Amino acid sequence: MSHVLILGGDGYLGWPTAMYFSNRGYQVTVVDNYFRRNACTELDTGMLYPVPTLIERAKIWHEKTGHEIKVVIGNLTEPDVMRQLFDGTVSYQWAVNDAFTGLPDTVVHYAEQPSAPYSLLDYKHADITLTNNLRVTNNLLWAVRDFSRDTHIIKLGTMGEYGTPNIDIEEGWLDIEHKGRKGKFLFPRAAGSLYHTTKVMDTDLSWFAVRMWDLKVTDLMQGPVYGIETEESLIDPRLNTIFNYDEIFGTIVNRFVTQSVVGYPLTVYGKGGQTRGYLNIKDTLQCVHASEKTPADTGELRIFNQIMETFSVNQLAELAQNVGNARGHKVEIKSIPNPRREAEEHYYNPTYQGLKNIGVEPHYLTEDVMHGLFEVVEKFKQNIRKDVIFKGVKWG
Ligand code: USQ
Repeated sequence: MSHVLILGGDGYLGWPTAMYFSNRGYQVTVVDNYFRRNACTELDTGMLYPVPTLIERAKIWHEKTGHEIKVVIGNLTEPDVMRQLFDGTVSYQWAVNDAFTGLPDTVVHYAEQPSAPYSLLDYKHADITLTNNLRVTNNLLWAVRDFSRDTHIIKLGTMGEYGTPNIDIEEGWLDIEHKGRKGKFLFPRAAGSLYHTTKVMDTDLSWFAVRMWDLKVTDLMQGPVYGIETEESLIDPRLNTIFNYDEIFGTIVNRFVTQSVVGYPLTVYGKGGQTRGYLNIKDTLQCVHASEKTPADTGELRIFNQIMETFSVNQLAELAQNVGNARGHKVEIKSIPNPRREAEEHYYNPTYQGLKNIGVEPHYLTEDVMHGLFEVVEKFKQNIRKDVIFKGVKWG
């Protein structure tokens, strides 16, 4: 059985990924320090529904399916916590069988502070973002270098590394001809937040490790993800992933659905022409799995753009409004002054073929899919707090 180690296994994507691999016969270990939950408590972000601890979720998963997900609670910015996952001295906070699983064939690295607004709250949160994200990546690269160079690292990057350039966005690399000579370079990056900047730096660290130590790295440049349900979460509602709709941790589609349900005018920032590539949470799982099945080569930094389709903010607002109104909500759209510094009208033409070439079959954000999302959120309407939806964290 192949062993997948998931760093950041308690987060919005980490927990569904753990169940997905476990359900398909992989040995799975998850590691987390509850960063996201603690940040939600600190910032009083509200939550659509309470989520059991990682240990409780692993127990529920085992009861329901008979599969084991081993749990390590630890802070991966500490080098020893990372290294113990590879040198056999790790102790599991929960496992059916306490014996060391052995070296991972694949590490999926989600263990980062994932919010752009969080990274620009103030100096303290900027520093936490930089320190956390870069240290975890550096610790991981060194642990793999020292103990397990055959391990394939799948690292989550972001489409936001590229920014919104006035040229087509390629999948990670760009062939350049300059003064008659040709070379291949990482696509020029222009991150729009400090969070996104740490992702650029992660890519550079990975590229260095690939060049210097022949590691195998896949970097998935992901767009904003939406959705709750996955095949595995349907087994028991207590297995649902953490769902945020607040300004700091909520992503736009999840926010717009929640706002529609609770009668809060949809918060279109500025002109609403901001265009991004989006994907269903189910496709995040598919993409990571497809990458695991066809790993990067030794000494390769392989980059995929992990999006399935593009929308502007205005298009998403209209979609949420149409579906919300059809379900009896009275959905209003309201443009508000943009708290972020970003282009509100721009060219956007990314390439995103690589993941489809290795077998990913996209789910699209149709009206039907939107209805499904509304259906889940409506069940928890009484938990939605209007006061956390918009606080106006200024970026400039
Ligand atoms: N937006 C609004 N109104 C809102 C919320 C967002 O107009 O109420 C706009 C934003 O200004 C932005 C776009 O919607 O132009 C997307 O915002 P978002 O909050 O959904 O996503 P973002 O902050 O870019 O970050 C999210 C994830 C991050 C991931 C990134 C992918 O939190 O982890 O890396 O999406 S990407 O956007 O492609 O860089």
